[in-house]
Amino acid sequence: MFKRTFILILLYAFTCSSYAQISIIPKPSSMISPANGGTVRVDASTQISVQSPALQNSADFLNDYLVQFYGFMLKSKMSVSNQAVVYLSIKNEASKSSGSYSLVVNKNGINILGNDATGVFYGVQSLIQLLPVVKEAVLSIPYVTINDAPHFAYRGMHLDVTRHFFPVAFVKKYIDFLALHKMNYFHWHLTDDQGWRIEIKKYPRLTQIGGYRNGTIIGHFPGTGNDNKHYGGFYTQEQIKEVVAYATKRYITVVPEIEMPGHASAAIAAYPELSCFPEESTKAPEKTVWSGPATGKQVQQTWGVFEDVFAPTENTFTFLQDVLDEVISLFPSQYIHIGGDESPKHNWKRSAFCQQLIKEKGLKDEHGLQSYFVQRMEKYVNSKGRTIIGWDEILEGGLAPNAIVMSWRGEEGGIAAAKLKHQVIMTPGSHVYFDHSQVKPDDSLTIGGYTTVRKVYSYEPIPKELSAEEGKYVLGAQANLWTEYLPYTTTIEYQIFPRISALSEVLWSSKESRQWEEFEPRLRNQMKRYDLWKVHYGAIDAGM
Ligand code: TNX
Repeated sequence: MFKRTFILILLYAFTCSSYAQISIIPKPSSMISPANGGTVRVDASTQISVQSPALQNSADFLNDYLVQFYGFMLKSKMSVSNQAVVYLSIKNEASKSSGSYSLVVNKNGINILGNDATGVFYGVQSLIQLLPVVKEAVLSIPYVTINDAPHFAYRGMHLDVTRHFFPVAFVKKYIDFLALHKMNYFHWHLTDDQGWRIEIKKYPRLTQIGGYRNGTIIGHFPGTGNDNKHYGGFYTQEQIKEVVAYATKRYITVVPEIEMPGHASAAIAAYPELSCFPEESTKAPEKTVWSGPATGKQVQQTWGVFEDVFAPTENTFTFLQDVLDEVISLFPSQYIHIGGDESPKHNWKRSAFCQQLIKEKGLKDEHGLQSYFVQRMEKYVNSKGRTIIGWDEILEGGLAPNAIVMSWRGEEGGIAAAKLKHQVIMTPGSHVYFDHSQVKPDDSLTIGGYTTVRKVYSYEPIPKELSAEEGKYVLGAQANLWTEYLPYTTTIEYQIFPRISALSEVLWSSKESRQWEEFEPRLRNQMKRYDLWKVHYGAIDAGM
């Protein structure tokens, strides 16, 4: 017992000494800093050079960062130069994974060697965290040797731009937050009951009508009623391309989500014939605070789940395929998210057409019909060479053959899918819903829940219920940021920081290397960097 405690103290002392001033999040696989090491001085006269043009992205990112936070940039040198203090290069080794890199700071300067261009970019992110947390004209970079590689292949963050719309400039900023944490997937939730946010040329009413609702925030904020604003917005295809290009330069894949068959009110408001009951008014849920007249279909003004979903008609399938054609041409992502969550079966139950279809196709019930719906869409997406992701409800009634499951109602869906040999992305509400409050007592109006930064840090994406073999189907995890209660960019920042830092480490480092007591001081140091970035962030609540 004594021996174990002693070893633990020694280990802790060691990690403290090597991570005290140098504190990188997510934690590198290995980091050695000499006890009385020197520093490399970096200022406006320092030169940077890249081995090949493909690495210019990374040099540009570093320079943009330096300009923004320290007021100067490095001098670019086109070729290898012995004058260069910062040198970015690649040496590909088959035994190493994509994204792995080494960063060596010593008397020869600052050398980042990536296994590929992605690795070089991650090396730059680690270098950024060696910079001082306050603005200085000459930056002293401590000697260090880092060897690092990502643990999970999918390290994601989601953003809901439907409940509230956010401009391109903020979406880019959000992508930068991901990049700074070495995350590599941005899940863009583009359509829902409260707004359709992506321009589709073939169906202009989707954004003309579906892009706006009557009222900003109804009822949920104390003292607010319907302000009757024509509220919303959408991204043009040019803007979408701009965001995708921006993310690509940061080695981030943008996964678009087009919701079906539920969460479809905005699309149905634009094209009522997509509903089983085109003539009926869209009914608001019972609990709604809004009691205004609903004439015809409407883009929803409140939150929740709505009964008016896509009808499984040929007309709807043609529409969705046309939409996906345009989506696929805009997003190079291998993965296309087709939603699938929270689709009430009430309308399908009372529709003669749906009942007939269930009989004709020999389906068991409405869940079978949802499975039929998703499988048809999957076939189409697969025919374009892409793979679908769906929320875990797509398991009900039979999983589409090649689908990836995003497990949000706990881990059960993910466990079941992995056992069926389907790939899985974990996003359980219990640990990674960043719309929940992160402190107690709740200091802002959130959707509910209590998910502290410590709880996020405790998360392990591979559930213990899975065997080693089954665990391989877990690609990684993602935090979801639903924005019902987050109308402002400041509140979004507040909800993601500091939890994004904890999540990035959960996804980047191995389970064995994580210990809250060791992480917390690094996180406190990181908060000084948040100050430099001028982002809003929550407090550290060590509750579980
Ligand atoms: C459930 S998570 C939803 C969203 C809500 C969220 C609020 C999921 C697939 N669906 O529509 O915004 O809860 O936390």
